Amino acid sequence: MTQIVPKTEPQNTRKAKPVDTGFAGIALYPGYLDAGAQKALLAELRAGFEAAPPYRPLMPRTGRPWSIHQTNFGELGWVSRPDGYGYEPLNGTVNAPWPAIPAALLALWDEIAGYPAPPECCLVNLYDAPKSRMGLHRDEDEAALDAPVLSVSLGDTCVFRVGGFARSDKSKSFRLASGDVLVIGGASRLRYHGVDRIVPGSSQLIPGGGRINLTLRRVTKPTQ
Ligand code: MD3
Ligand code: FE
Repeated sequence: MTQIVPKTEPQNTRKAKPVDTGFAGIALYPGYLDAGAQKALLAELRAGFEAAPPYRPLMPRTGRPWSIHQTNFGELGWVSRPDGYGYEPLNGTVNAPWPAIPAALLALWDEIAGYPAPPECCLVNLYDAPKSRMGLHRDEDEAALDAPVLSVSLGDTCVFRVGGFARSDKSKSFRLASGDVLVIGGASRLRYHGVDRIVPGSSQLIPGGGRINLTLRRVTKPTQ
């Protein structure tokens, strides 16, 4: 006798369909995190900020301060040192390990990164509206360049720019709004990119305005 097995409801009701960005390897999931998930994540981040207060990094060599604040969660934190950029297991401002990556972000990585090892770093970039920006650069401090970078945007919308593999290549801008998730991998992992500006008043999530971007990264090559 054939039995009719009822279909179970999907556990994950979040939008799983990326939109085309025009760049192979860059998938944008608009509004992947709903308002409740954004609020819960922000509360978790704030708890982490107590242990690892956001600071203003200085550019290597010039010592010029960035226009953003940064901190990290995870086993390794991305830092700017007088002689260059790199990853550190200890937070130099408090001489302690960075706080753990929030569970919701580890779950997000498992859902959409498609990489068989967990992220080791969650770099937190805090942008003030409208002044903070991030110049065109490439993310190349990771040994695991086969792993994607997963970015979560919270708060005010930003105008984000993606270019080619040389700084002077033509580039294209698009907006990243609160709750948007971007996965950058494959051929696009080493593209130039940056944040042109923040759109003031575009979100009510963060009191006083501003934008928080989280980038999840695998830094070291996983051992089999
Ligand atoms: C496109 N952060 O921290 S995240 C960074 O919004 C950084 O704070 C930006 O660039 C921000 O290094 C952008 C999205 C992102 C990350 C890496 C990329 C986009 C990318 C690598 C290649 C192309
Ligand atoms: Fe980057």
